[in-house]
Amino acid sequence: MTDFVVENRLFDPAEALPRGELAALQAARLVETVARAQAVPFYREAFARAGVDPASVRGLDDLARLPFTVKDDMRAAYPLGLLAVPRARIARVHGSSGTTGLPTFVAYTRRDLDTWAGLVARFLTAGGLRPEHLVHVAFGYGLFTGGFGLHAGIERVGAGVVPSGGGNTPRQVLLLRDLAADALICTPSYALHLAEVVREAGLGPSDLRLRLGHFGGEPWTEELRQALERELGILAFNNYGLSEVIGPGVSGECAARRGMHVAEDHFLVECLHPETLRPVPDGEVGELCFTSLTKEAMPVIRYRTRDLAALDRSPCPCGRTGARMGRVVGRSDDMLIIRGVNVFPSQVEEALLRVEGTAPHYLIEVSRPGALDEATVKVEVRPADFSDEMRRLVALRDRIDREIQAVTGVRMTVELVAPGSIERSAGKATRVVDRRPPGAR
Ligand code: DLL
Repeated sequence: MTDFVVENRLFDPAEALPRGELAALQAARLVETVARAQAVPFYREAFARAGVDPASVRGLDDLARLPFTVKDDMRAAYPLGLLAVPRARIARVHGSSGTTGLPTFVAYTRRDLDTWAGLVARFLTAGGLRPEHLVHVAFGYGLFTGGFGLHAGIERVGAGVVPSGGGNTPRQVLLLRDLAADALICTPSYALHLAEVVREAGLGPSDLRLRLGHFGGEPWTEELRQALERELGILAFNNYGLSEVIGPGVSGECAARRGMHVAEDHFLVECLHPETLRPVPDGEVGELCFTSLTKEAMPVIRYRTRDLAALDRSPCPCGRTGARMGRVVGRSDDMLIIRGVNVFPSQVEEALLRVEGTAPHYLIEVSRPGALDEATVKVEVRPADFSDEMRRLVALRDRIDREIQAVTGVRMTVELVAPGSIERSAGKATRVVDRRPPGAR
């Protein structure tokens, strides 16, 4: 841990708008968004199918009548069918690399890029970034929204950037040491990998000057936060976003670190039961659904994220009034069902991090050799334990076995593997290989 203390500071007064004023702003912006979306054939047809006259949308109470948008609608509109402005107004295109086939493209106007940089600057400021800091960005610069999105936000804060990009981890460690960056920005799994390579190079937190980490782009746990804070000597903050909605900057933690404040003046957020699609009460986990309020190039209406998280609208000591979303506990579509039990990879991670001597690099392999699902968790042990005697390894495996069963309710086979043998990724980590036939998942 670090003794660095984050003093509360707003980047934009809009973050603390009284709820009443916020609602009025949202209502006016929703009406504008619905009007803007009518430039897109897909939305015109979707509204017609749902029997909604766009002119009848007057305020927030009308939201529940609007049709949903899903990832498949984005795919069907490939490449830029959801564009709501003339092509000549596109200032940038990004994309998310879908797990299968074609990417999904998202476009931005100049004003969208400006909005986006401001939103990223909000969460960076909330999480302690200051103009005097130097920031190491290890997100890929390319179609992925992570690199360029964070870069612009850091510049908006007024801080310095080391645009390291993804990959070549030993070189990243060299840059971190020699340029002495104050903050690290990447996925949490890559931060963990960096910490490991730092250790292997015989270095420790005191050889680096890191104080802050802003991590996002994939689910992670409180336990992983503690491990990263310990290993890198930082305060670690969570931030969330998705390309379809804007990229990073949809929500991020303040110094209280009790959930990520959603930028509700730019996005309406709903938390819905994944089957009934009705709102769940605050504090209950549901699927998050976003409607953009200011985007020009690609407005989104009721975009179903598949991300499962809970909302908290109770007042936050920091004074920000935006609802806070809890950690994403999983996606309704990466949720594994193993012998009938819903299991999220993050639960397996939580179990592993409870056990001393494991490196939280793991891979869950699911198959169905006979009638029943089999799940194997490959877990890396730390170098010291790996060279140790058999008895200790067996004891370690039994501990992991018990923790996984305690957290997930499912018995999995635990396989201990050599340090460094699970493939590292520079971006989002692959946690699951599902070998069951598609219909059996
Ligand atoms: O990952 C945007 C981003 C970049 C966010 C950098 C934060 C930092 P996509 O590639 O479209 O966009 O993937 C979006 O990633 O629906 C979530 O499932 C997941 N995700 C993003 N941030 C978090 C987070 C970027 N903090 C998908 N916790 C989303 C959990 C996250 N999951």
